[in-house]
Amino acid sequence: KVVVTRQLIDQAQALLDSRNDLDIVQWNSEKPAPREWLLENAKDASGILVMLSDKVDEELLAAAGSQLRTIASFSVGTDHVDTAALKKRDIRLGYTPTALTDAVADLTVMLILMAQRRAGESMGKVLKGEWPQMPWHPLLMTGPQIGGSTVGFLGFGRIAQATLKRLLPFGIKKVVYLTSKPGQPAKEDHFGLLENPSIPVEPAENWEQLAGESDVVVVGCALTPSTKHIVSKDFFMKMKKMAVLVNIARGPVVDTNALVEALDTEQIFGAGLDVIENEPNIPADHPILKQPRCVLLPHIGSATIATREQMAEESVENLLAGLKGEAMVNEVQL
Ligand code: 8YV
Repeated sequence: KVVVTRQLIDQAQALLDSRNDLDIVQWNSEKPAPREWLLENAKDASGILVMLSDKVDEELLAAAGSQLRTIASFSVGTDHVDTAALKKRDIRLGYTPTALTDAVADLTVMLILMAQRRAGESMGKVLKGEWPQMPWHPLLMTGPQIGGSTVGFLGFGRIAQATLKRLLPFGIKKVVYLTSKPGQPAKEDHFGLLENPSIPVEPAENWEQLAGESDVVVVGCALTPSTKHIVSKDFFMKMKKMAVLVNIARGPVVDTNALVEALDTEQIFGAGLDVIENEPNIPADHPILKQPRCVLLPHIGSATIATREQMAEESVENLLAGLKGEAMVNEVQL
């Protein structure tokens, strides 16, 4: 028996449906599967395909029972999964870390440019019919330029390095990055960019250095207890007044109240967010929505057709490989 908590796309669905030997229980609505549905249907499942909003915790594992062997997550992030609980029970975890790198890196560049060039604010004026009244001045709607910027990456994995690759032709000046091992070179050079870089690419000693040096801060790290709210009021106080913050990772890495205050007080120039704390439950009167210098997107980083198709296929392949005890496309080493 396998449980799938979402509708899938054609190829992936066909791959799953081709397995006549499986009892497939699938949530068949655009809305996320309710927790009660998942807990009820997990019973006796050997594998479960989950999304970010499905918590994989002790409660779910207990509800499933001892024959559960595989969790396949439709994501690169695994903060919704209690990995220690999986390890304890010898349950394998598949994920999709490579499928979405390009799509998310593309969107990161877009958010950097939108934040620097005030795209959200400018478009807001046009949509409100304010263009005819905008007084012309050489400094009208101006912002910082990407060329010559120092870019600071909080987290320097695949997506961050793919973003760097895209930023080099824009003429950025320098890169600093912070990983869980401050001051040490990145563990992996995903695209062969770090050996002989054309600009300085250096590990920062601490977040204070990264915040202080960067014209653009890109949040691309995993959400863990040590990265939660790492971008805090103190972080914003260290940032340059003309700097922008972009978050494509997880909302809680950035303290939203501190961000609102930093934008209100012009402590930073702007922000571009694909994620935010408590998403998707952002009420229409949330103060972040009143910030003209904040572009907020509804977590669409991986949302290209090709990427979502690949993520769906790899998730199903991981699920099936887990059931057969075979190698997954990508497996988290627990
Ligand atoms: C979501 C993501 O998975 O992969 C991740 O970690 O945050 C996204 O790609 C995607 O939106 C599907 O929920």
